[in-house]
Amino acid sequence: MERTFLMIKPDGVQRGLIGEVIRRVEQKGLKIVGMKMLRISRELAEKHYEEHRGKEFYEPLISYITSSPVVAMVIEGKNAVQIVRKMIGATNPLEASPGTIRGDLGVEIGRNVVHASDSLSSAEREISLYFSEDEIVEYKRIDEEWLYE
Ligand code: 3AN
Repeated sequence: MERTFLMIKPDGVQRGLIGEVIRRVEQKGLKIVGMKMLRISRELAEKHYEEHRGKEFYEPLISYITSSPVVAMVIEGKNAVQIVRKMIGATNPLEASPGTIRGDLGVEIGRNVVHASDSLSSAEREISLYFSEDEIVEYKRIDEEWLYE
């Protein structure tokens, strides 16, 4: 089954939205197979956002993401990468559709509540940045036979 990485960013944690984000993931029928709260170090932030190094928003992004704890999750399900990207909505909350996490809960791009992997290869990279193998759990949920044909 496909896995993706989802993170509630510092603004989401500070605004008390951990439960709201998790509720949406669970109600969709996706399975949380890894979860932890951490304060991201500068080193980890630089690795995570290496593709943005040099851009004008890079430094503000690094200081924002390291400013307060985040909640990191590994999410499992059929087409999990695409589904979670659709659920979080466009990067800029201004363009994110109502019904999406960013569309419903955010106002501007630099405080967009959540992050999720945008492809299978970034999912693999990001999961391994934040989680070791033994922090990911395999289990069956009782609703699985009703979620999948
Ligand atoms: P996404 O998180 O939707 O994959 P990316 O990877 O393009 O978006 O951007 C990573 C993060 O960088 C965004 N979540 C946002 O916080 C920040 N960011 C991206 N573009 C901008 C921008 N033009 N201005 C300010 N912050 C930005």
